[in-house]
Amino acid sequence: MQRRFMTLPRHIQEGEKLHPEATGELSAILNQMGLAAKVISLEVNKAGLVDIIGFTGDKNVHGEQVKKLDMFAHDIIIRALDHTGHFCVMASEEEEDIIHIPEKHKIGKYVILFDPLDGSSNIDANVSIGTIFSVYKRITPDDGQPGTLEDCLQPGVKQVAAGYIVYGSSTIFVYTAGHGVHGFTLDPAFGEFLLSHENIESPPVGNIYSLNEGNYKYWHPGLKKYIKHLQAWDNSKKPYKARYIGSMVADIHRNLFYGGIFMYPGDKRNPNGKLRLMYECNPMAFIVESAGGKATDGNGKRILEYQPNDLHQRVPIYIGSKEDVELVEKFISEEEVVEKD
Ligand code: AHM
Ligand code: MG
Repeated sequence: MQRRFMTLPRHIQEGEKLHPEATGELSAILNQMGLAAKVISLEVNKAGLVDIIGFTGDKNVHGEQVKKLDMFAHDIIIRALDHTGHFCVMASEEEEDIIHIPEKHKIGKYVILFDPLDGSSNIDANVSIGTIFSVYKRITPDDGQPGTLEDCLQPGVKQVAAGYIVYGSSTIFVYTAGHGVHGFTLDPAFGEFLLSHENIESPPVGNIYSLNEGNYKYWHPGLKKYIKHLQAWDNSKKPYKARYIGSMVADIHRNLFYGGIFMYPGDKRNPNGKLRLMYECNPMAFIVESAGGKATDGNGKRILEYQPNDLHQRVPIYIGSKEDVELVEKFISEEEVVEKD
């Protein structure tokens, strides 16, 4: 009974009590993200009913077609956060440059980067999509002046909090502020996120692999060999199950519970893969590592240790259960690339 009333705001507040030095600002930020998530969730749920889906005709900075719901989510997050006085600068996957705090609002000491609606090509088919966010402390002086690009381009190890919201069969808000990973399910009856998954721990090894196999031809030979290895039958847990939704948040969320690995590798055509370091890979890596998993670029480098040089840069990612990530890295490091065609 007690547990039923562990709402997201209460949980955040109780986490804050562990830090006597805390000012409450980080809690307020997480609460506002919870509010934005509820509004976006509502809109996602009625996407098939109202004239909100369909293309706007615009392309985002990556040259992709932008759907209305992406921009809706982008606007909602900005509106939920820009007036709070906690931020000096923000950045969104849907906007090329950094987002300044309007002059009329107080400038604070935090920085937030977000992907308002990831996997949005899935919207029309009613497939799960998600919001991802990442919070840092500013590195320029906290003097009430606006933040800069430098404040946004921090390595993932500097994150003070990160979270994602998956809009699936239910809406789940998962966050870490460095003390475990916790999940909250939105109760649609009274509009609150309730604690449903406390201290999520990534299984050390799984039996699911998740990547776009359509790109097989272009992969590193070590990755090809690894996938064939997972598909080979043995008496234990192989062959692995192939599960690919094509929505990073949903794929990683599933693997976090069941165990397994999600990959978006670099390949011959796209050496840096597809996913963005700042909006997608860093926050998910922080969450998965905080749950005991692992996230690397496949070549032994932690995602969280990348020093970013561009807001929208891409990075190859191998993320999930620790032993699964270590095994794919072993295959990649042992196999030489022989240039044919
Ligand atoms: P988006 O930011 O344009 O929505 O793209 C990111 C999504 C990820 O959620 C997903 O893992 C990936 O793109 C799927 O890409 P692909 O269709 O190449 O497999
Ligand atoms: Mg995205």
